[in-house]
Amino acid sequence: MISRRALLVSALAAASIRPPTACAQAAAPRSGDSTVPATILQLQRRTIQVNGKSATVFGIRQPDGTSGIITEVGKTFRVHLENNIDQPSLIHWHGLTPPYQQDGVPGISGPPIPPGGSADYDFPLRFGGTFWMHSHQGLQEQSLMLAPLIIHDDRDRPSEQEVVLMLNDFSFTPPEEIFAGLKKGGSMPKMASMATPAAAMIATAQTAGPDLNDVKYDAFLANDRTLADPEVIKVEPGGKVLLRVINGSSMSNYHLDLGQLKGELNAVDGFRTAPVMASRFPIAVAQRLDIRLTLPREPAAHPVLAVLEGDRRQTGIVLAAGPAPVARIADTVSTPSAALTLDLERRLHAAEPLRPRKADRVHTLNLTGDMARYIWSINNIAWNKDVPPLSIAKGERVELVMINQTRMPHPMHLHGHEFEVVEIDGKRFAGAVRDTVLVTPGRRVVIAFDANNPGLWAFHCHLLYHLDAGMFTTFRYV
Ligand SMILES: [Cu+2]
Repeated sequence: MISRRALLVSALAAASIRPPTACAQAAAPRSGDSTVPATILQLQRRTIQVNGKSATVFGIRQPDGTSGIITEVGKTFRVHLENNIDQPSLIHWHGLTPPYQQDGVPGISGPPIPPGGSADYDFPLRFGGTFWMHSHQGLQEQSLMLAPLIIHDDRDRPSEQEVVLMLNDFSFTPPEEIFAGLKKGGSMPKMASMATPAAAMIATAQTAGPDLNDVKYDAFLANDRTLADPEVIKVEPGGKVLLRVINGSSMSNYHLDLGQLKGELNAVDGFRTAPVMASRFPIAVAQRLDIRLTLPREPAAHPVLAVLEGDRRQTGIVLAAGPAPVARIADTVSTPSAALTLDLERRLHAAEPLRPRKADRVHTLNLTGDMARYIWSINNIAWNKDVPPLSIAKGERVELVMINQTRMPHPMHLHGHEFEVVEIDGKRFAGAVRDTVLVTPGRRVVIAFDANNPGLWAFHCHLLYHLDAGMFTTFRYV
């Protein structure tokens, strides 16, 4: 349990919103089903091998070793979270819509869990799909304090084999050192200063070409492994596979590459879309893709790869259908991939869109930054505790107009609410419902959501060092 005292000294206690009581569970609306035992999740340190070298990282595991959670829609999300590491931590249930006190953002949702402490979570699961969990404390997520969070629902087909693919970028350099290096500048490309008029900055952002991958990683992981020793998953020749891809990377966007296979994309960030058939799909940081595959009848090994955007490096797993040799796959491709675009986003349509409605409130959020000093911001304000929350009111349809004035892409994530992409570069459409949308350099993306989950909520870039450098803000309503 988080102590009462810890809560009273937290920033939240001073907020006008009702502060959480002694533990998250007590503050939550009860689902009424107290007979369901809590799933125990433990924050741990663990060791992995990366290209033959061992590395100590974090993990979120059940006592039986299961990473994260697999559950079902309609069930209660009842979790007892134990902090077994030597530093405070708090876990965010990415894409879920809990009461805000259980959202897991330190200082926003509540205080972190001290070492040796625990917290309890209890809220209904409104929808199913592919989600994930990660620390929102310090730079822990960079060291793999993350895990899948899969919620089965009526989309599941018993005949379909489920394969979860978690993508991560990895560095042997501690995240604190990486962040310090970014702030010192060094190799950072130059960027328009804050004094430059916005229109000029947007023009530069569109024409000068993007700045990509500002952290140089040592390796890219697929389910904790590199292509030197990839995970090989047995599947049936002619069988059906549901691939749940989670981009749990800190800073890296990818092109998911199915090679000779074609896949049917049918959900993004857990939410159903009208199907899109392709063999290559963009996936930005924090996003998820649900892709259905029908495998050929002949025995064969099918690599499922993720190629870093604007780069030659890749990672992946192998689906081994029947007795077929698994060839070694190089960890680089011959030519650098393109930067991610919004071409797929423009084609996506939610299977269950929001009810069409005029916006009651519109917030324009310029995505801004000073690359030379590594300060990232929203409307030129780098977040700090004194920045007031953006105001919205319960029941409103809210639209957020995001205009990327920088030369880097920013995957923007809204906590506690699913949103619909309703406009890209002036063209209105009923796009995907999701929780994280990429805004590429110079582009304008508008999202809409219903203010139906009162509280104090985070909204931020999910490139972790951009988030840590200030591209973060909050919303509050009662
Ligand atoms: Cu960003």
